[in-house]
Amino acid sequence: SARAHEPQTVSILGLGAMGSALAAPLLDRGHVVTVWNRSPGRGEELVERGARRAGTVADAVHRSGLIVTCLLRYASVRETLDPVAERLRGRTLLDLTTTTPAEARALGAWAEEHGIEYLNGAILATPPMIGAPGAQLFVSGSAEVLARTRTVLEAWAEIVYDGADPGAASLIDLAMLAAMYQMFAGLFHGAAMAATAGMRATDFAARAVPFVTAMVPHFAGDAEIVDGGDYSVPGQQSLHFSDLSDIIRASDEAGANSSTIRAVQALIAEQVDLGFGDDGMARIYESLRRPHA
Ligand code: FVH
Repeated sequence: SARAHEPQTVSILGLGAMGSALAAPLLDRGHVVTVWNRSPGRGEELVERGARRAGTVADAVHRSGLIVTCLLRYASVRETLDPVAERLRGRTLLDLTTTTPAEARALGAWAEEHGIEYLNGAILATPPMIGAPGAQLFVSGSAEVLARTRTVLEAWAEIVYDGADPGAASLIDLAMLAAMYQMFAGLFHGAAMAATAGMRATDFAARAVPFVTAMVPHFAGDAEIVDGGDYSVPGQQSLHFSDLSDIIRASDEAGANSSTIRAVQALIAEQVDLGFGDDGMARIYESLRRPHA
């Protein structure tokens, strides 16, 4: 709507690296920005650029229709917002703090109890990426509230809406981070193995990055197998032939820590033991989609 393109009043609570990065593009777009930080001394440059400084959380809430929290973790969000719950009534809260999905839902229930419109967001970007191409913001909660705030949020990143469940954005964000961290752990393990033959990590990276880059797109095909629910697709390397014991022995012989690759081997072994050794690698999804035995 035309109204959505009008300057909006936005208060940012938390001027850490990310909160400060979020304020700048809003000022550039002419929004009326109020900033608050628990400790003094942060955000001077934002005030110089036109942000208004609130002395208290209550003052920050009072000044804007949209309140953005970008704090350390869930406990700090509740510590900051609980005392001003009634002042938030009728306003919109967007929490960009990294929280678990259950915490995001708990904040949603708290917001509903106090008549606060609520969105949860997960930022997939570093502070310097905010406002630049490549930054993504996963958002979940009310689609209608998102429609009203979208032009503000678009100043930061490309918006990806993950549905009405307030925990969804956080869940998908953390799932993607889980994938990324495990991939990096694998690369570091490989570097540690190669180092025992005198290879520098940078030389290992020069060899491993193109290989892993070429392999990663195959995940999309495995994902189709997972969604189809039939793991016996012909043409795949079967789990019988995906025995990782050579890699484990090589790592052990080299004196490197083989715990990451042993974890993968255990997933394969579990499915082989269950009688699914003829299926392909995608089958380990069945071991991962339920709690660890
Ligand atoms: N920085 C990044 O790259 C990542 C990208 C992905 C998403 N995260 C999440 O964003 C949240 C904030 O991260 P940050 O980088 O701004 O963090 P810091 O620079 O450490 O600033 C933390 C701010 O939180 C304030 N704070 C901490 N505890 C409390 C509390 N109990 N009550 C009120 N405020 C609190 C802190 O204030 P102060 O220490 O200066 O007084 C900072 O303003 C985070 O969830 C990331 O996971 C960023």
